[in-house]
Amino acid sequence: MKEYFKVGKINYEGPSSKNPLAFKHYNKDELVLGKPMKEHLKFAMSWWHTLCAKGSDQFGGNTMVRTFEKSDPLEEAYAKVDAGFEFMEKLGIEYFCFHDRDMAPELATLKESNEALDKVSDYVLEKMQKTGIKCLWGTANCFNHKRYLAGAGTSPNATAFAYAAAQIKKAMDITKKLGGKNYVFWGGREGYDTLLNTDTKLELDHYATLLTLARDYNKKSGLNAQLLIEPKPKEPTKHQYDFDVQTVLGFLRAYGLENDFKMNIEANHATLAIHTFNHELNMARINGVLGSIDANQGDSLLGWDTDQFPTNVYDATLAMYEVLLNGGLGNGGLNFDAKVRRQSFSDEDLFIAYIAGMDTFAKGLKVAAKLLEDHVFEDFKAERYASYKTGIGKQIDNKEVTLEDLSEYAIEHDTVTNNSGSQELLEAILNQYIYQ
Ligand code: XLS
Ligand code: NI
Ligand code: NI
Repeated sequence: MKEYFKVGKINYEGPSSKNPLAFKHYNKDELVLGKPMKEHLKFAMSWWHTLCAKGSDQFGGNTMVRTFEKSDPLEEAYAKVDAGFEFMEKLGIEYFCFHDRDMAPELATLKESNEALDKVSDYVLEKMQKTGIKCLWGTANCFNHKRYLAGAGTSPNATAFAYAAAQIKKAMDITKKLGGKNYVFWGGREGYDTLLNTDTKLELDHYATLLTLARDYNKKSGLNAQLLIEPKPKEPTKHQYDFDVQTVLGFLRAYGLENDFKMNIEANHATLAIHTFNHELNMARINGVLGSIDANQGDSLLGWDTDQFPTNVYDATLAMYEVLLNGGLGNGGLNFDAKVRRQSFSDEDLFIAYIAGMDTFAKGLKVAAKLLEDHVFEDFKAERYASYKTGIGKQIDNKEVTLEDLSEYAIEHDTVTNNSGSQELLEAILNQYIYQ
């Protein structure tokens, strides 16, 4: 078998290692809170960024030459399978995520595209059986082709809607074949650029119809995956309907879909919505819909989805804190929806990027576990809200009081004594845990 990457197997060498091609924190079998790291951190390779992205941007073409490039797109798709599995095995990554169109090319007709996907995914399945690598989630790319210029489920064109439905059905079939435990809906171009030409009510109804049909097919087909919506506030449209977790929750509840979907939270989408990553994870967790994570990070000075590899330990710590409070991610995992920079064009750069991302989350996990074990924030919060444990607070929580009762109470107790919120203290303690 041809070797596509001139990088060997990546091993754990510990925090003092200076080897860029070794893990410093990700030690897959090390126990954290009684569970091996690799079970807390079900890392996944993104097929699109890892095997398809080649460094182009709006101002210039490709900068990366990969050894698996071929002139025939179908041949290249097969080579990508070999390269992808080699890459995952070398890094010890046990999952991958894919779009239909990055696994197999779009050909002249939908029928031919479907057949190509059937064939390439047969080969993927073979490799999965040989290596034990699994599919974390599948999805359909219903945003690239010009037929989707005005959206898929929210397109004003019913034939585009039907085409998207066909793609989703096929991608669900392939996800089932590959044993995927989740299926993702990122609302590609489901949004609008101007209200002057947009019937938002009709578009939202249509979007809900498409999701309802997919929900039904998930059961009917026996896929039975955890369905996930991936919120994002903007890009490519000015206003994406799936703005953030709370907006998506409102939408799902309005259409009676709240028990059928959880969410896939992407760090860079959170920051585009002017939220922190842990805000979005927190909102998903407290509403019981934290399903999976797209692990990446944005650039605070750039207003778009830069999809950088996550290297921010502070954010990763707070993210893993939410994941631990959630009792893990269930069917979900941590998909590196991240790409190397245009100037990082070598194969080594790609390995180093993944290593940095995996180490960042491993370190974050260790710190978060320690914080939880010591009840640092939990004890502080319990104390902060203690006034609801007894007396009038308890009555409020038990819904035993009327507005009149509270008015009487306040007239008798009209001096409110507050405690410090201690933000700086808590931030300093958090730093101390990270420094260790
Ligand atoms: C784009 C999204 C996309 C989804 C999968 O911003 O992050 O990559 O994760 O369609
Ligand atoms: Ni994503
Ligand atoms: Ni994204």
